[in-house]
Amino acid sequence: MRKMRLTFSLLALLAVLFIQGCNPEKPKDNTDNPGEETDGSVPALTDYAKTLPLDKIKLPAGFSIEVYAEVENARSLAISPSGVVYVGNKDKGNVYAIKDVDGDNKADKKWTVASGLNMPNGVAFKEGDLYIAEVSRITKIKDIETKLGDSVELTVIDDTYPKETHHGWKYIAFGPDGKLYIPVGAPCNICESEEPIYASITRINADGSGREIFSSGVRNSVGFTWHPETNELWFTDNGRDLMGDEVPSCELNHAPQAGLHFGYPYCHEGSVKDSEFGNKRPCSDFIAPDVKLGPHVAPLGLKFYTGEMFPATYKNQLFIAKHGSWNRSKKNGYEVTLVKFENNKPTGNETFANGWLDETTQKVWGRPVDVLLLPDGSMLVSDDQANVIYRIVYKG
Ligand SMILES: [Ca+2]
Repeated sequence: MRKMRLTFSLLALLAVLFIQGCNPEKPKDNTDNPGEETDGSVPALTDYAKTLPLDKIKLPAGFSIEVYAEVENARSLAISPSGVVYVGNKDKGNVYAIKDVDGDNKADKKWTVASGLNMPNGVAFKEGDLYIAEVSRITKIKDIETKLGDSVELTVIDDTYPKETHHGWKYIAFGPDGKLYIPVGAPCNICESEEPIYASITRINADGSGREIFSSGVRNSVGFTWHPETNELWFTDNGRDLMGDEVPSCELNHAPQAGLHFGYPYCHEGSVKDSEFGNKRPCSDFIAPDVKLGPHVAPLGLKFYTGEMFPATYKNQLFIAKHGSWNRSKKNGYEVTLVKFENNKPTGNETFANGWLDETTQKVWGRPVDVLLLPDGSMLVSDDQANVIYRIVYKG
């Protein structure tokens, strides 16, 4: 009798599973989020993109720019092998994923993959997992691409970074050594800290172990990358404020090895003594920047051009997004800069794309944050003021 009951229960269970398995998935209730698809996405482009004055953006001959996706407060960018672009965010606490599903070179779908975070500016992708940097915490979403649109669990990698929000938002990226590089900005405009982790670039293993300081004397880096041939680190650093409109310059620095000190808070741009701490140590103690990018221009994300779409002269040249000044009498920055390299050394720099700032009226309608290459060699540029991601292409 007991055996029969057990068999009956088992059959009933199998029947339930069978019925569930055959039923088409019940569509999600979309009343809370109008426009949401059953896969949890919303359209990545709306009529808003058409309202932006893209005709104001000047590019070298043969290049053009269009909107790839609309993303609120779009900050750092990362791409997965399947072509999903992940977008960090500073002001809204969200991380987004966008995808061009139909292959027309514009994103169609957008997912909010995490929300309620503390300035999740940094994103990095490695072996199926999305790494997210908040102010004091690095987490990851395992196998993110099987879960787009689902509620996900964040796995904590390291939650012991300093909690200060001043320069606390982070850019992150995996280096050629497989380690995750994580900057820690100075918790002030200018200050000397007892704790060596401030004003540094750290690195950790992907599982959070082995944290060490890679570079010191870095006031606030919000972008770095590695040269495609030398595998050496290049990073931008934002110069201090309140020493005037013209000094110090923001910097492009080169850190071919660990343990170098880049001068902050004692020396700026390689030769300018700090007005408060400059007498404590001479500039000759420190590594000078390779390129002075201009005062207050706020250089952020950067990438060497390794694609095939742009003319051959762009190969292994460096693109830098300049977010633009916030307290200079006359605004500057607000552009994408090209740093020319020869034999792995910078030889000069020039404006590649500008027009987000109207020099005459001093009005700004967009601010570049990060750059990213798509597999076809076109370049994405995120903009946290116009709330979009652009795609720059070369057609000749
Ligand atoms: Ca598309």
